[in-house]
Formats: sequence, structure tokens, C-alpha cells
Amino acid sequence: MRFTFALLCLVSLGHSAVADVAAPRVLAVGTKAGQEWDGNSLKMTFCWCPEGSFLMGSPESERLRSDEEDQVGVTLTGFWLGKHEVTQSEWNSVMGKTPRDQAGNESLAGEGARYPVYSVSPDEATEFVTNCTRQERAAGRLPGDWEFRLPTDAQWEYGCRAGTKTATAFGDKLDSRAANFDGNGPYPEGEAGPYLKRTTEVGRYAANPWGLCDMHGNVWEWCRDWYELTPPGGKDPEVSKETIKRVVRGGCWLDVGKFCRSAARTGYFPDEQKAYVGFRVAVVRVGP
Ligand SMILES: [Ca+2]
Repeated sequence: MRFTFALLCLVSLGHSAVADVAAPRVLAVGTKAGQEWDGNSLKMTFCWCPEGSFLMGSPESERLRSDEEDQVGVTLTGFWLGKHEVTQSEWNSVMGKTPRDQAGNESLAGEGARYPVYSVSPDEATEFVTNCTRQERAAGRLPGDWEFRLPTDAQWEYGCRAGTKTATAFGDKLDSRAANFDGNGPYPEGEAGPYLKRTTEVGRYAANPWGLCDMHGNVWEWCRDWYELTPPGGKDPEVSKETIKRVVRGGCWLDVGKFCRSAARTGYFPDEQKAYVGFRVAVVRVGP
């Protein structure tokens, strides 16, 4: 039936009309938290994070918190955040490199098309998003006032919380049946769970309320911000003044649960290309 319809279109309307039918879904502002968009050439899925305010960081009552998490008020413009960490297949498509190219002398920590890329520097991650912006704009799929970027520290936590105020998006506890981390250290305590000792395919565990996967564990994720002990807060905050480290978020496959909490944040040196640090992509509106 579909084929017949397409054939009729071809015959009666000519080539340009067929091109209209197949037109890419150009990116725009989302209308609902968790709404998905994948109208890009890599078919990367993004989830809408609506405008809103939240308390970034953890309350003093949160167990095993650190002094890097003092609370600040944040208000954010809506943005799209990658449903998954960038995969090895997506990395290879854009950068032409395999996990072995990235890891150098380091041991591999999981290999496969749907595994997250790791052992990437924040500069390389930035090159990836810049290439995506260029490619999607050239193809007419990305309006000029939108850009692929690394998420800011605040955007990352807002997406991770997805409206929750508990220590994780799944409540005040986390065990390794809900996320990929060292199950010998469930948060805040409890019975030990599996420890895979490597990354795993993205999206293997349940998504948070806005559809985002692996915000807790698998690989740490580079953010756009330079690291400061306390983030600035305010409207669309970002630390763009260079310090010695870049913010990473979410914990990883070799950490215990406390590092995978929504508020957990730390800084890594930008030349640290470790088998436990990758990233995900945000798409943000940069124009008026
Ligand atoms: Ca992660």
C-alpha cells in the first residue's frame, strides 16, 4: 500500500514532491519533557529537557555527599540532551577512530558498536560536536540558531535529576542492577550486586523519568564547564574561564555507587584520556 502510494507520488508529482515527503524533521523547541528527536544523520536520539529551575547540588543531609556539591539555585532554558552516551559507532562515523585508536596503551574497557566511546579528551569531544553541527547545518537539518555542544555542568545535573530531588533519579539508593558501577559498593549501603569491570552497551539499564539512560555510571561524562569547587548557579550558568580541570559527571563502571549520585561532580585534567571517561551531547539554542 505504502509502495503504491509512493509510486503514485513519483508519477503524478515528480521528483521534488518526493523530496518534500522525505524532508528531515528540522530541530525546534520541544513541547514536553522527555519528547524525543532523532532527525540527524547519526540517528542519535535526544530527549527534551524543558525550561525550569532547580537546586543544583545535594542537601547536607545526603549520605556520602562531598563538599563539591554545595547547593546553588539554577534556572535553565530548555535544551535537548542525548538519550545515550556517544557510542563507539557514532564516534567512528564522525571521527574515523576506533576504541583501539583512542585507548593507546590503555586496556580496552568494552568494545562494540553500541558501547560508549571512552579515552577521549574534552577537546576531542568538542571536535565531535563541532563536526556534528557543521554536518547537520549543511544538510539543512539544524537551524542556524541551534548548536551541538557538550552539556554544561548544570544542564547535565538537571537532565540527570529529571525533576527528582533524591540522591539518584531512582530514589535515595542505587544498586548495580540499575546502573553499571562496582556493585560491591551499592549506595548508600546494602547487598552487593554485579560488577562487570567494563563499560556496557548504552541503554541496557532503565531510563530516568525524561528518558535519559546511563546518567548514573557506565562512563563519566565530560561537561562544557571548567571545574570550580562550587558551581556559580543563576541563569544558564557556565564556568567558561579556564581552570586546570574540566567537570565530569555521573560516575563510571569502576566506581562505587556514591560517585554515581545525581549531585556527584568532580574535575579531571583535560589531557586525561581514561577508559572510564566519555561524554554525551546536548543540542542548545544559541541564537535569539
Ligand atoms: Ca554515564
